[in-house]
Amino acid sequence: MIIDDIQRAFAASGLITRGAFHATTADDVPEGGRTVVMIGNAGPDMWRAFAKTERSSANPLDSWTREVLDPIAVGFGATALYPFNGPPYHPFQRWAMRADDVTPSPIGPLIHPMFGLWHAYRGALVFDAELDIQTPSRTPSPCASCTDKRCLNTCPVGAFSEHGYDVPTCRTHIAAPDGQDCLEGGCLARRACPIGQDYIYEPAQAAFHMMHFLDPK
Ligand code: B12
Repeated sequence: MIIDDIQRAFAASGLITRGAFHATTADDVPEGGRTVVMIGNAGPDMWRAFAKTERSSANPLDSWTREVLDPIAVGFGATALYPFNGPPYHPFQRWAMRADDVTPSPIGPLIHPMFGLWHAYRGALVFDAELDIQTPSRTPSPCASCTDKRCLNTCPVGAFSEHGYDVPTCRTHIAAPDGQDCLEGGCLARRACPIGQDYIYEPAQAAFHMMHFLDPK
């Protein structure tokens, strides 16, 4: 299957295929795109490969992602699309739900039954042909049977509520001395989720993402 070949092409980068789907007009895939293969990370493997590289640009992870994905896309005759460089943004979370067994968590990011909240998307390969792909398995969201919902009541400044995610309150907190645990170790609400604890990001990776969130270039 071509997906296995694509997976092998990404092996050295720590990136993995995150499922695929056949595009319909409702998916808002650029015209002509018939099959979308999602590429992303789960756990720290991508970070370990990225951390060995030189960082010179303002958005080093985004530049590195392009350096990895663009030649692989060319090799497979696909177009590479990215979740960054918006707005407007490509609807990566919607595409992810089409491609894989992921569902929205109460705090926003999609939850995966094995990786929990410790996964993300770095790109998508779009093909103009209908490739042979597997339909993702669909299991109930782990959040459906979670009774204590620690993700919703752990944030020290209550940034997650029935009104959604209060981004300014979160940013103000992590920029202050009281928010150093979130800034250096990653979002406490995300860390409180019991699913996918084996895939939790390393402190350096968590800190990198939190710094970028605090100060997007
Ligand atoms: C803008 C943005 C933000 C903004 C959010 C502003 C806001 N209040 O909405 C800020 C900067 C605050 C942010 C923060 C973070 N983000 Co962000 N963000 C994005 C970005 C670049 C665009 C989102 C967007 O506007 N999409 C446009 C719409 C059209 O696309 P969409 O797929 O339809 O997305 C919407 C639906 O999924 C919808 N939605 C939600 N629930 C449901 C349920 C159903 C059934 C449906 C159909 C839709 C739906 O909400 C999405 C809008 O955000 C995406 C990347 C991307 N291209 O999607 C990452 C992205 C969503 N972020 C991501 C992450 C990881 C984070 C952080 C955890 C980063 C960190 N600090 O470590 C934080 C915390 C987020 C949180 N707790 O909610 C990941 C999520 C991965 C995942 N597991 O789902 C993404 C996909 C980036 C990536 N590279 O993987 N983010």
